[in-house]
Amino acid sequence: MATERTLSIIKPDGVEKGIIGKIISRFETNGLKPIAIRLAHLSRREAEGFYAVHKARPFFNDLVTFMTSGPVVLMVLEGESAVARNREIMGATDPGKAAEGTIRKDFATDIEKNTVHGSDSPENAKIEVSYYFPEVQVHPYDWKRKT
Ligand code: IDP
Ligand code: MG
Repeated sequence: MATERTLSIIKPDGVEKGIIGKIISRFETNGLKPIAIRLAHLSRREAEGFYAVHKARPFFNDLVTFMTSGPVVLMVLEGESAVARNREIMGATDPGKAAEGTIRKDFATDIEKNTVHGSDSPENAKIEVSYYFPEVQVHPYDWKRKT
């Protein structure tokens, strides 16, 4: 077990539904600390770059259109096994297949508008965190710091 960081995004459907607080609360109550948070309205170029691995998939264009349709919340979550833990809290990509009590089961609209993104491996988490956050914007909680 190791402390990890992972990238989380509350997608436009989650922001639209007014459940930013509920989603962040699920992370905090499950041991994941938001150590960077920023609201953004992604450009097509930014969303295409972020999802470049899916470029050949039939849903790519619709996914980019959706992800640029409104503001998103970009976050870095830190905690024990944060990458896998976040995926558990999120639930399966298709909300119809997501487990009870997961964010996608409780809030997602469909397989595209599925409310949250989470990095799928520690390697991709590093790439995705640095895609949106320079290190100076990431603030691990350090209660011993004096100033
Ligand atoms: P993940 O978000 O659970 O990691 P991925 O397979 O990486 O799922 O897909 C990225 C995103 O693309 C999904 O979260 C969803 O928004 C969208 N997506 C995935 N599969 C489909 C599909 O079959 N139809 C429409 N959109 C899809
Ligand atoms: Mg993925």
